[in-house]
Amino acid sequence: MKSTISFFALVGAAYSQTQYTSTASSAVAAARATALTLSPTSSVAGNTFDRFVQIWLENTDYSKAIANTDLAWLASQGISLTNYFAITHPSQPNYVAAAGASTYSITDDGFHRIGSSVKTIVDLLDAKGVSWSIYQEDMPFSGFEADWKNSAGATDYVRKHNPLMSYDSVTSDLNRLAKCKNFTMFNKDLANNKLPQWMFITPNMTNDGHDSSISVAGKWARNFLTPLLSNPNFNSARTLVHLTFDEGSTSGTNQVYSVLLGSAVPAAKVGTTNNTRYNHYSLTKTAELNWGLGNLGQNDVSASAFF
Ligand SMILES: *[C@@H]1O[C@H](CO)[C@@H](O)[C@H](O)[C@H]1NC(C)=O
Ligand SMILES: *[C@@H]1O[C@H](CO)[C@@H](O)[C@H](O)[C@H]1NC(C)=O
Ligand SMILES: *[C@H]1O[C@@H](CO)[C@H](O)[C@@H](O)[C@@H]1NC(C)=O
Repeated sequence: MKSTISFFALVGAAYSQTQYTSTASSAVAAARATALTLSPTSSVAGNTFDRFVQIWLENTDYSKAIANTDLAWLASQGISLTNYFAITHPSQPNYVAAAGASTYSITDDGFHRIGSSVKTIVDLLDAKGVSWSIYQEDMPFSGFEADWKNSAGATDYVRKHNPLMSYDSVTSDLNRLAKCKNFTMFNKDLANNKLPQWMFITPNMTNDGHDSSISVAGKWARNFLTPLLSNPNFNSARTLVHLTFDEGSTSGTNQVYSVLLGSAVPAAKVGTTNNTRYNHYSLTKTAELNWGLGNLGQNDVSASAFF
């Protein structure tokens, strides 16, 4: 009996790495009805902040983004990091790096699976009891592992813009898939005061500028963040928001817009700039130092933290 149970546990674990990849409408409807969704909370005190919110927009050079009225306004509400760089091109390895502090040799936007022994920031967060969730606009249900188009046929959610989905250490764990959620769940978690302490937010392919323009992305970011910054369920914990872009244009230096906002930014620093050299590896490093998480032994070790 014992061996039967462990056999099925093993099969279940292996199967779950790709169980939510079907885009057939019947499969999606079934999963929508049954997929586990979790909204964990916690209050592990950090050194500088108690909540870390990372939001990524798409494919714009620093000079172009900072010239956008809405993004310039957001920069004036916090600290503008004026020497911040993406890691590489194209999109996907940058997102992968945000969670794992390495690109794991991924050089394209295809379907990748990184072996289950590879750890990410969520292993470190889980070990310290720091709650986390990923919020991806228009993901059809929690834990969905493929790409998704809206009813008019336009792509709105893509796996390549999800920092955790390529890691088998996430996709083989149903409790982790259950924390990869959509904006319906973000709004629910916000309204119920159930937001986690660490989160990563990706707007859809229109709102992030990928299939639109910098003015659409800038407007989205300002409209999304303005009410949140005055919402106690979002900003009353010492909240640090980091808004940036996955990458610049392939012809540029890969310097990208990068702004720190939220109640964790000291009043004296609002409207200032900081010219320290940072990059996407600074994200794991900043969380690690803030909550005393240790490290992943990757590029996070030598990265500079924001504080
Ligand atoms: C978002 O995910 C939840 C949980 O899986 C699901 O019930 C809901 O239908 C999804 N919302 C949209 C707009 O797809
Ligand atoms: C992206 O989301 C917005 C609402 O935030 C919606 O109006 C738009 O149609 C969505 N884009 C796609 C391609 O689904
Ligand atoms: C950016 O500047 C460096 C060097 O002066 C400081 O050490 C950092 O604390 C500072 N970071 C922020 C977020 O202001």
